[in-house]
Amino acid sequence: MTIQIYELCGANPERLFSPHCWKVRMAVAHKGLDWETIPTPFTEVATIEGGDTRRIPVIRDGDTVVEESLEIAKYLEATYADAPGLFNGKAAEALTIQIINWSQTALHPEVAKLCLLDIHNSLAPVDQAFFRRSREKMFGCTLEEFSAKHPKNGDGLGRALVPLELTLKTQPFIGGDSPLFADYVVFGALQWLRTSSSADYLNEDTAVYKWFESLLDRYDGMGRKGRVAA
Ligand SMILES: N[C@@H](CCC(=O)N[C@@H](CS)C(=O)NCC(=O)O)C(=O)O
Repeated sequence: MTIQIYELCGANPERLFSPHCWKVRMAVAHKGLDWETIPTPFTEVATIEGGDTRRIPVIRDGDTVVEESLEIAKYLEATYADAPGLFNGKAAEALTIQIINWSQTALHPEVAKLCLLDIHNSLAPVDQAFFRRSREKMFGCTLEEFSAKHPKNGDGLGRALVPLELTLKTQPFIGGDSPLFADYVVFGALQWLRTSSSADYLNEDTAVYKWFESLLDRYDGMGRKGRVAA
């Protein structure tokens, strides 16, 4: 059975940039399952699977539809228990919530400062209008004002990554000797930046850089191929 993953896309349907969708894509590949992407622009999210959802990722696995990246990872872990583990137990599943919250409060804002306008520019016109309306309401200023306020030197992201850098100096993955879903959570945030911006912000001398590069190479270089032209 091929799992279908609804993933956010730009004007180019191969430009898949959502952090949460990348978490799920890596998790499905980690489990060694067959899967296909259904590229979904912002303005079509509300129409998928009968219009019951307002956010993606969503997966369909046979008759089962699951939404929300952590719920999807839990579903995959329970349903494909004999395949490599994404949590390897309830304790790591619980700790993953801390990683998700850290990633979304410390990393996501720094990524948004670096590439919000790039994301807008990569969308089809109808999605640009939706993105501008929703994000300008969220941030209380125009996309251009938001972008101008934040320098593009990556210093803020570097500071936010310090706890991860310290961890990866002592172990190869957040999950220990091999990656777990927690690794894909943080990978998703950095892949969001990598697929949205043509600039490279990670310092090559860091443990985070080496960890990210190793994840880009996994699953036949799936992550590496994720950076495509607008
Ligand atoms: N907690 C959710 C967050 C999902 C989410 O925020 N998805 C975004 C794409 S990255 C979305 O669907 N946005 C639609 C919109 O902004 O209208 C998860 O982890 O799956």
